[in-house]
Amino acid sequence: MSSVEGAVRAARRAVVFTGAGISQESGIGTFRGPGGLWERFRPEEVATPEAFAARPELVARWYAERFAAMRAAVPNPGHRAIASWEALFPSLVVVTQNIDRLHQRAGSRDVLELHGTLWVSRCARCRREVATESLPPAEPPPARCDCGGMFRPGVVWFGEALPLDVFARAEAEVAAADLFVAVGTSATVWPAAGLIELAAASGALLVEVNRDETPMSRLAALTRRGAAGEELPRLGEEWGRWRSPS
Ligand code: BJW
Ligand code: ZN
Repeated sequence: MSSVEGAVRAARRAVVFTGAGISQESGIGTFRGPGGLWERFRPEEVATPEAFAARPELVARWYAERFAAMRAAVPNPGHRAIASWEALFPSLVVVTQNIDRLHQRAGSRDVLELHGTLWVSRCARCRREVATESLPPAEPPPARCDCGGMFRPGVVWFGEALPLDVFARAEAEVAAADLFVAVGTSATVWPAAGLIELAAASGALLVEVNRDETPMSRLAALTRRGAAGEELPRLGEEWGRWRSPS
């Protein structure tokens, strides 16, 4: 038996850490790389509080366009494979950088959203939160709150803190994990990327599923270079055989 097989057979606490690459096959654009969202806009032009303050209409239109794409998207075999792994391991937590809620829609029950979600909007003045779907159309956007403030997407922009309670629980789950699977993330945005180092330092078996190499590839005990929607179901089949009591 290989050491990877032994570790997967013995695993009790699994964490799956995901980035934009897992939703690529659902038709949602990634940020970096060819065809990435940020070929059109530089991140600091749209994904910062300063950009929203300076050009609220441009930023609001960009997010409205992306929200429409997310609503129309459906989970792919990669999301569904991860949801099915809840039957394989006593504990399985999904820690995602994605804001699309496709993990939840695929059936994953324990999802930590490190960078918030586009399904919620928040008043930039009084911080009241509302479902993005319930916002009335506004021309020009963004819609305004009763207090007169502008609604902004409930996501984490550059220079903003990650939700403290969510990140603290992610750190605790990762530190306790014996299996850690990083999927479709360039591992370049912090502090999220640091969770991969934390997993390795805490002794978890590290698996990377990505089309390309990343700065964290060298830490992985097992690497699958390919599309998440193909590689994750394949891994699940293999792990299901290893973990069935036969
Ligand atoms: C496939 C595939 C397929 C494709 N199958 N694979 C330490 C060092 C340097 C800088 C910093 C640092 N600590 C903090 C910083 C600053 C900054 C940062 O990280 N900058 C770096 C970019 C240099 N971080 C922050 O500002 C963070 N906040 C912070 O640090 O606050 C401090 C603070 C504390 C207290 C008070 C106040 C402040 C916040 C980061 C927020 C990130 N937000 C975004 C935008 C969200 C909203 C939106 O969507 O518009 O989150 S940025 C963007 O990147 C988004 C993503 O979640 C995030 C990560 O991207 P991801 O998911 O990895 O996607 P890609 O596109 O990069 O990669 C896709 C991968 O998939 C690729 O590898 C492909 O190969 C692969 N792939 N198709 C398999 N089918
Ligand atoms: Zn308000």
